Amino acid sequence: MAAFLTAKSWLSSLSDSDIEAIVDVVNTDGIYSGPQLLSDDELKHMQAFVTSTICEAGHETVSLSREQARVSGLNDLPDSDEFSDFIRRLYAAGYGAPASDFEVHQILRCLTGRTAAVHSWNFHYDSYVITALIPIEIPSDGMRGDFLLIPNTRQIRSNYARNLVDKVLLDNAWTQKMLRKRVPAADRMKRVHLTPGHLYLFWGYRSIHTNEEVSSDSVRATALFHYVDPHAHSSLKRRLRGA
Ligand SMILES: O=C(O)CCC(=O)C(=O)O
Ligand SMILES: [Fe+2]
Repeated sequence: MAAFLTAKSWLSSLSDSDIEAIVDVVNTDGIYSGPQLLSDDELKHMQAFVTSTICEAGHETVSLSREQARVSGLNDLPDSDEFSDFIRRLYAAGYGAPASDFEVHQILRCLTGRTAAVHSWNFHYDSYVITALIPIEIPSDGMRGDFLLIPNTRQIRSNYARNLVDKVLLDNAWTQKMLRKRVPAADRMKRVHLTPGHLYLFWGYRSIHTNEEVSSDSVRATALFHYVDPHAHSSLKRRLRGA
């Protein structure tokens, strides 16, 4: 089982000025491309888990929740003090006052088969401020499923209704078509060729992002760790969700 020693030692080696430098990169470039966080063995182990998951799913796209990914040992990384302290420090350096809730919202996204295309090119904002992404499997040639990002296009909204307006303006056929053609933001859109096992960080809530597609016979798998919902306590959100 993975012990994530490489990750833990790098994360705990970071000084306050290292954290500030990372936040600076995320604020100015939109995405921080970090070092290799998973060892070769950990990566191979996770890739084997993805292969068997996809096999069970009939070679089609599948997303695993935190609970479903538990057997792989992946959760031990976000559950470690080193990783959660890192996220807390990042948030404090980026946004000042620490948010109340640092619960991880985790997903292991495995794209393949006919359904890979449907799950690609969907530009969106995340519901959570910080997104940490670790690619597990990325096609090395052909359609690689590059990550696309228009960095920091909005601030954290003071209320949930304003956040919904942003989402509606983005999640409609016309805007999606324009973004796919890269018409309004061509020069601001970043393309990142992801390297398996490395760490990537961006403000998912504040940045429009998506991934390009991969061909049906290849596999693109990413582990995503989302943190801090600015509207966690919104009564409108609760009402809309019927809670
Ligand atoms: O898999 C990726 O590259 C990004 C996925 C993403 O943005 C998300 O699940 O919110
Ligand atoms: Fe996202």
